[in-house]
Amino acid sequence: MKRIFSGVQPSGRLHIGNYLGAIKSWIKLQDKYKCIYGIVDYHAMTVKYSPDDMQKRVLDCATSYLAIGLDPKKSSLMIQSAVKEHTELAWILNTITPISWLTRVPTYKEKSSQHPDDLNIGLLDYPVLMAADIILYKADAVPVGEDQLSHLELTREIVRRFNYRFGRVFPEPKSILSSGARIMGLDGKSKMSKSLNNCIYLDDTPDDIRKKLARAVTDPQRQRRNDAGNPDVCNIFSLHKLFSISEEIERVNKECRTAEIGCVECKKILAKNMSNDLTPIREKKLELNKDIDYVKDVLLAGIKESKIIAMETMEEIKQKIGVKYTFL
Ligand code: AQP
Repeated sequence: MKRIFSGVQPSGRLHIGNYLGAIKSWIKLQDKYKCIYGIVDYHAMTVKYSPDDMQKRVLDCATSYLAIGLDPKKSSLMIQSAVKEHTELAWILNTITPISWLTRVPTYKEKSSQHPDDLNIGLLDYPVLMAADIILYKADAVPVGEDQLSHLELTREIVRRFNYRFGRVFPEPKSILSSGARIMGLDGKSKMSKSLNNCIYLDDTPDDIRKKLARAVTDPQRQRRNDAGNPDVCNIFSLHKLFSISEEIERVNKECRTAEIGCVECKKILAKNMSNDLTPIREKKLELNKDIDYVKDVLLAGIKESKIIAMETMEEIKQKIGVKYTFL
């Protein structure tokens, strides 16, 4: 069976961007591929974080994976730092990756402007660790959101360079682009991000969702109730396209343009549809939280399975790069 690797960093509670941009597509892939889905905690260290919260965040992420529908009978759910080969391989890849490849990555430019006082090497090197995460398992494909495409292109470049220099070890992983495009935050300006406080989280209650949407930015030109709106520039309409049925999308599209419907009503419809979609996930999470030992067992099993593949790959790599010493 062909392999897939993907992951989310436990930098906060998962939101609808993580869900629609990535994890939703992971579920379908479980039947076609051997999937390894990581909680990539070392990535979450590239910005300031609280060590005391990490365990809670990792378990919350694992609980979300299961609540959304990842099936531990089909996929391995694992924690990156528990398989030390990820960082071991990242070091080796560092030695063949030109710095100029990393400085041009758009997310580096974005994150460095968000954290100008904490420009650490990890932030720059993030795509190399991501490449290691993927190729350690010789993944054939990676399901990604549109925002991660440049990272994956870099992984392919690193693979080509490694295979050229040391002999073929890795397949060039192809991207499987999830259907949900980039989900914008409720501020309507930036990508929805755990660290930006502009999210609808997967475990938000219907009341949370209603209140958050009530404050969310819409078409900036529409100042008064009777002004005609433009759904093409309205983030709320983009969300309708992801959560509402086609009749409602058409109705909102038409009635917004003629001012028959105001933003308040439009948001209420969206809140109802979003809550309908997210409530089963929230309820499943509550149920799993009552049996957290089960979640821990799933992770332990996934780590064990991943470790076997990771160790095999590292043996092969060490041979190729000349550090498999016969006298040891
Ligand atoms: N807004 C988004 N729209 C579409 N897809 C998204 N993803 C994240 N945000 C959106 C997809 O989720 C996967 C996991 O992302 P991640 O958590 O590892 O990294 P991220 O993209 O940096 O996520 P955040 O929420 O923005 O985290 P912080 O704030 O910590 O940086 C990826 O496949 C991504 O495409």
